[in-house]
Amino acid sequence: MKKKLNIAIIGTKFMGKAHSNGWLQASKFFDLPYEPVLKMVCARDTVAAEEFAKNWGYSSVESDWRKAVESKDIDVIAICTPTGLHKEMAVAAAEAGKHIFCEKPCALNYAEASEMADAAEKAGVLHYLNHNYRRVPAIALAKKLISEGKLGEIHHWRGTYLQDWIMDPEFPLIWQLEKSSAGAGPHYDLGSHSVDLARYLVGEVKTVSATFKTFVTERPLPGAGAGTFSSGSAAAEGKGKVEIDDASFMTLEFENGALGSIDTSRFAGGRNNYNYFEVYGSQGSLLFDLERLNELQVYCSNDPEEVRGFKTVPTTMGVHPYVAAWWPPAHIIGYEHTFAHAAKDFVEALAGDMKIEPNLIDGKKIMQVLEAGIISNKEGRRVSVAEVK
Ligand code: SOE
Repeated sequence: MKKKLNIAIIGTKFMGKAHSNGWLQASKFFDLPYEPVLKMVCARDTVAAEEFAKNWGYSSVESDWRKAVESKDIDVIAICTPTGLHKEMAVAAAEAGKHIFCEKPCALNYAEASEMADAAEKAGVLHYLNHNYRRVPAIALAKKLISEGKLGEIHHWRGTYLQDWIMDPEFPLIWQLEKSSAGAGPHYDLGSHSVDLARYLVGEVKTVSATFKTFVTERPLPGAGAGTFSSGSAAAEGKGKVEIDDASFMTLEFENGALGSIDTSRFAGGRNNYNYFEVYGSQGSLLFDLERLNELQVYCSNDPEEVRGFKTVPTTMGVHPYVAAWWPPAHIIGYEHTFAHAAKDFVEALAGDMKIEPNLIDGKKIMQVLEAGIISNKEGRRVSVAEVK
């Protein structure tokens, strides 16, 4: 019999579902050293939590997340709440000796992220920050090719992450648009993914220069049940000021001499979830588009001239990272698989007494880059990442 790994999840929305599905799928498709058990779900809305528990197979429901942290039965705390709650939950989990599986962006700022990383390291618990795209097979392949030197010296990173879901000025001021709960707009929500991938594939960022824009500066206050950060209950009247970015552009200088850019937006009409990047090196280049996540575009400058050019590599074969556990060749996989891959790697890291990446230390470094962007936008100057303390 395998040792059981009891999981408590905090939050039942989009990420609550994605995580729950990831744990279940991981244990069905991979031969894991421990058996993940969906044990407890915590949410203020207990009616929704009861339904969620029934649907996903959790055995208990709590309205207060502290019950999960205090429970002797729980091994892992999965944090799937608004960003502004991450720090308190992660620090409490670490202090109680629980392993941490935390949603991104890590925290509201670098100081909070540092506190989370320090608490987890001090407690010696396993900590993971769910930048799930690292676990798309095509992106894991990109990492392998770069690590093997196939691209030579890296010159450029271009990361773009665009969405369009708040273009209607009547779209309400939900928690993702409130500074107190989200910290920033797409610069954090989407830019954190792009900074994570840039660090993963290229290296540490040295300086940034950023410009932000808020296109709609006032929005209707959300009504009951709209997922507000503060109460989520009473219907509010009137409009509130938008204090976060709707779009951000950032240029990056990497420590290894590469040059990069990251642009994010929630105002890119027609782009629902356009996560795209390009990496250019002295011997080759890579392009990735999340909407075609089973492919990586690869260019090798050493290919014979008559066949040289970008090639579409289908990353759906057993030789590609994670793929052998799923379907026969070319039976494509999707977004939800990245969560199963993260759950698998988390359980294996725990059993092998290893670290997993990205973790809260990466989270702290990502927040440092993003916060340098905030300072740059505010002060109109290029900012050294090391300035953010
Ligand atoms: C925002 O719309 C969002 O859900 C992000 O929060 C996720 O991290 C991203 O993967 C998809 O878009």
